[in-house]
Amino acid sequence: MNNSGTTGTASVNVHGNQATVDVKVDGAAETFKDGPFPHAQHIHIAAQGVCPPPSADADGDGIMSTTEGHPYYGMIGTSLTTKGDTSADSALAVDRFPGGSSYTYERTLQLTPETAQSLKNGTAVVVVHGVDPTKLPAASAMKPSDLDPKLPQAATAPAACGTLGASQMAAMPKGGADTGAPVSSHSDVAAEIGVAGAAAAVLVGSGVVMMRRRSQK
Ligand SMILES: [Cu+2]
Repeated sequence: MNNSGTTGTASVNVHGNQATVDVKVDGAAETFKDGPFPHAQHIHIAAQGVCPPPSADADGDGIMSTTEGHPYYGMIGTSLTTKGDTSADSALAVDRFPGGSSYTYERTLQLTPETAQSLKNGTAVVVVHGVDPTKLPAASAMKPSDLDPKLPQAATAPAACGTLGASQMAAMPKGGADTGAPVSSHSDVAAEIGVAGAAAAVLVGSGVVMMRRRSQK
């Protein structure tokens, strides 16, 4: 999204109230003030559980801000930091996020009941932030961020997004992958995520691809 060209994958393997989160990102903004471009990344929760369409740019400045996406992917449930606190308090802890144009992230962290609930009901969304300002309308890219006025909007705007859906890995213990499974069976799998299970997402950075994916359904 936001013309970022950023793509990736994310998976969450839940065991009890802990989860191992893996995120792989490519095509992200590379440098910021001579250092690696920090990419805030979060599990957003408790809204529609979808990535925002281009029309989510409510103020029409050519950039979908993080705030403009909240009605779709929800507020932050878990901050996917590299160390320390993982709550929403660490939303912009730029020195504790991965950075650069491509990276791999893995961390086992404590799940809050709220994030676990959204993983169960399919409303958990991984969002990776930070877009190369040269890919955005110039004036809008450098205006103060809606999250922190000390940062330019480009530094915090969403770059890639994917809804965490229950994966085949989660289905396997229930008797193997059965693509013809009735809806109720699928719900059983989803409901088990809070105890043990897995969820995965493909992170999509381009609005065009996102719309193609939608029309396939
Ligand atoms: Cu976020």
